[in-house]
Amino acid sequence: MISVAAETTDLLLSLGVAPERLTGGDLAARSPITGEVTARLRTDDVAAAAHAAERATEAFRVWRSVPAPRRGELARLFGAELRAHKERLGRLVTLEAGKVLSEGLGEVQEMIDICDFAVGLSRQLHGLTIATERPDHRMMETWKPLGPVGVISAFNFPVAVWAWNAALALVCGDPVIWKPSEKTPLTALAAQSLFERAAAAFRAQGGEAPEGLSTALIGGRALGEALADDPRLPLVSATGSTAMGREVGPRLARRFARGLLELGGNNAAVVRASADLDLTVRAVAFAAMGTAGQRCTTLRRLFVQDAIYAPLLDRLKRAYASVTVGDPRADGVLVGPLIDAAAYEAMVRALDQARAMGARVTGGERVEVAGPEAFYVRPALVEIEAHAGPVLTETFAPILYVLRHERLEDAIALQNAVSQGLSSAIFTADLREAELFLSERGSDCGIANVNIGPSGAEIGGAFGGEKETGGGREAGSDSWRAYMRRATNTVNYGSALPLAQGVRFDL
Ligand code: UN1
Repeated sequence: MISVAAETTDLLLSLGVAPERLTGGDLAARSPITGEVTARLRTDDVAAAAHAAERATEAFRVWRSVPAPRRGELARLFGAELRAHKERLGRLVTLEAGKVLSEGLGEVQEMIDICDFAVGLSRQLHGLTIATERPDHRMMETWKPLGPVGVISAFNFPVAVWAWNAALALVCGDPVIWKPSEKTPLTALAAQSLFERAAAAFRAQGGEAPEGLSTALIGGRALGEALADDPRLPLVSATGSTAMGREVGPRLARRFARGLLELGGNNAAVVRASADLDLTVRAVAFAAMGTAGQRCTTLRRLFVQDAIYAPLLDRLKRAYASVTVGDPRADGVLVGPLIDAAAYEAMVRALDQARAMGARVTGGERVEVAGPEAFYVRPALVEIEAHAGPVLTETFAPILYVLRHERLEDAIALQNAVSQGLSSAIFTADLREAELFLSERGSDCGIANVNIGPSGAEIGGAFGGEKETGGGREAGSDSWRAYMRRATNTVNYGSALPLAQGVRFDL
């Protein structure tokens, strides 16, 4: 195989990223596949963020008046660029984030899906007509573009989460300023480059796509703070850790801006005795080990009913032992590397804490694949009695804590007894159990599934969760409303002036 750095450069150039963008800078981009440096990027400073906000504000003045279905045409063209370059961008996701190839491609498919969704949405930014209490009046609700939107995204979905935000924001009439994770700046440059091609194609059709509709800013925390504090950005959408959300949320609140927060998860599944164990094992394996445990929706806690505890654990151990850990570019590999040394150290710490609590750990060892700068691990299965300690926190690594239960109510109570509330699942053939889990007395998460693991959601549904997950909803359903402002309009088409609530003010 050619070196990761050389292939990364080739892909970036073929996706239209300028070569001078990739050298001579202070930010070393690395591939987790080998740990090697793949580019040295110049970073953007806070003055660049202010400049981007200024340009986006100017772009907004034009873009807000472009009819929404025309804005949808830009989303369609962006989807076409992504379709044409799916293989390359997917491969770049693999090289930069370490996902196995099918997941790298899946990430780009998720971008294409949201573009398609946004095209349809561009003709469906529906408001309401509301019955008014006054004669000869009409009351309605209309949705208007909001303004430039800041997007802060994480390394684990380096381009799809931006695309969820960008595709919706753009059809809603809002320019986007994007700060990708410092760990994955290259896929961001590639996605931005494809967007610029789509904007050029839109202009070639005679469309008005102003400069500054989409900007990617490369850099660290100071840039995120600049976006959170910039009064020109009425909405900032931020995906990442709860710690990051605790910084961003109050900054937005201070200036009464909207936040769309998609933060940590500590996702659980409950397995009942009636569950189809073949299906359950496959679902648990993907949800807990896929993406090397680095999805915000990754399955981290498994509550197994007593009667099937031993057989299920046995099968899970076999599944864990069979999974191939290695170079994510290679056929047959299902688990690629952790993103960096810090991720590995966090995993080791969590497993040490679990062992100190008497847990039995299977797996979790480091695997030598590509030298000391690459952090590959065997996914860990942790049998633990107490729902405490590391079980209560999100460690962004493939660790699955397995606990016993007997009564469904007890499993639901434990599943809800964490500070996060993103995703959840039940495996059962019993309709009553499934419905209870989905009911108001069941899972308290933003996502609750039956006979499907907690990860790998489609874009058609609203994505996000409650409690410390931040409460934001992105992607499908009516998530678009976060990117628009609602106006209530009342029109009097008579010649009298009846006042609401029967108030009289006769001059
Ligand atoms: C994330 O990990 O931030 O549901 C997003 C899923 C993916 C998105 C995850 N569609 O697992």
